[in-house]
Amino acid sequence: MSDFDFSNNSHRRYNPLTDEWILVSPHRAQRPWLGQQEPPSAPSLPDYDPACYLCPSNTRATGERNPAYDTTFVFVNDYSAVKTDQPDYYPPTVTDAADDTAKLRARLLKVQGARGSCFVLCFSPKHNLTLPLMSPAEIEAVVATWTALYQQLQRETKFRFVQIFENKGASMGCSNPHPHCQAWCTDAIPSEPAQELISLRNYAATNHACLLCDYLSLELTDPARVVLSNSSFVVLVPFWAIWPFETLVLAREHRPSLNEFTAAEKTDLADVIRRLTIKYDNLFSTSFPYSMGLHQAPIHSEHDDEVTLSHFHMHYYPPLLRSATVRKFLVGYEMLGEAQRDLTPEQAAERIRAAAEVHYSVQP
Ligand code: H2U
Ligand code: ZN
Repeated sequence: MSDFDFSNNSHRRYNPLTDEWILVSPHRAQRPWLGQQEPPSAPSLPDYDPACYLCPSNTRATGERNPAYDTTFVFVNDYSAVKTDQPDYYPPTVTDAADDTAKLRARLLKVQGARGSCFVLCFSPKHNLTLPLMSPAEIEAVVATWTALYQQLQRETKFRFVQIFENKGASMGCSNPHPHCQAWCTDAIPSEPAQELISLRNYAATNHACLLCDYLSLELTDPARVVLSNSSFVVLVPFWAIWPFETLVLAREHRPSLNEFTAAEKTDLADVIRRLTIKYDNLFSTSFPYSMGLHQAPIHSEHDDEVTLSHFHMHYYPPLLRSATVRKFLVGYEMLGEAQRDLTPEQAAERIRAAAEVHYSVQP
């Protein structure tokens, strides 16, 4: 047997953040493929759409009118997934005398009440101005709005966590092309960031170090998976990526949240968001769909270590695989066995790295 070849032999990679494995089948990426067949899709939306519920001065579905805003605009989601006002939920008390059904119910049908508040954040008044088409200053305004919202929720609520995320593109279930993200603030830490906190805590207990600080320093010894960077952030395809062109944006310094960033670091965050999303659009000459989100410290901690353990990062999960329309589905083996990929993270990083940093729609 010849030596094991990571770019040709099947293997499983471990994700230390989620404590899950992923199957990598690199030999399958060599299957015949006829290549990209779609012409570049030119952005064709108007900068104002009278029918859009997010455009300035327009009326939303509930009848409320948006202000004539000229920068970012935040409003409470009219169809919030969680609300502040609802009755408390008290789980039934189960005594030794309770019948078997009541005992099984308590053991197997667990419930927590869920309170919180949800916000929609428009990136700009322009209906067609996606992040990769925005100026650095305009993206900085988005970062400033995220920071202000994080701080406001910390000040004004007792909720524990705020999940900021963007669903971009109809293929990601985004209901409106007007560039926006959402922030859902909840009284519980949701499962993904909660698992990350557990992993960070376990790693720190065993290794007396931050998992993400260590991972970043390791990745910087060999740039195979690094896509781009500046003095405050590194963007890479994680060793354990599931989605073909998934990336992780890592703060170089151990910063728990947006709160701890210097002004220069916020400028640098806007810079990597801009450069990464331009590269993404250029990859298949299309407005690249994805779900992205910020993972940072809880706004209110239940355990003292939750803030110090947290290391600000962003995940980008794009669905596209081979072209503007050929996407990956997490189905079959992935639903029933475990996640699987063909293209290696190293090959994906090379592709994103090679994509231009000038948007295809403005290239000569
Ligand atoms: P997407 O990011 O998935 O497209 O969702 C947009 C959000 O906008 C969605 O959560 C909200 C929906 O509840 N919305 C309003 O708050 N007001 C409206 O008038 C329409 C949509
Ligand atoms: Zn609009």
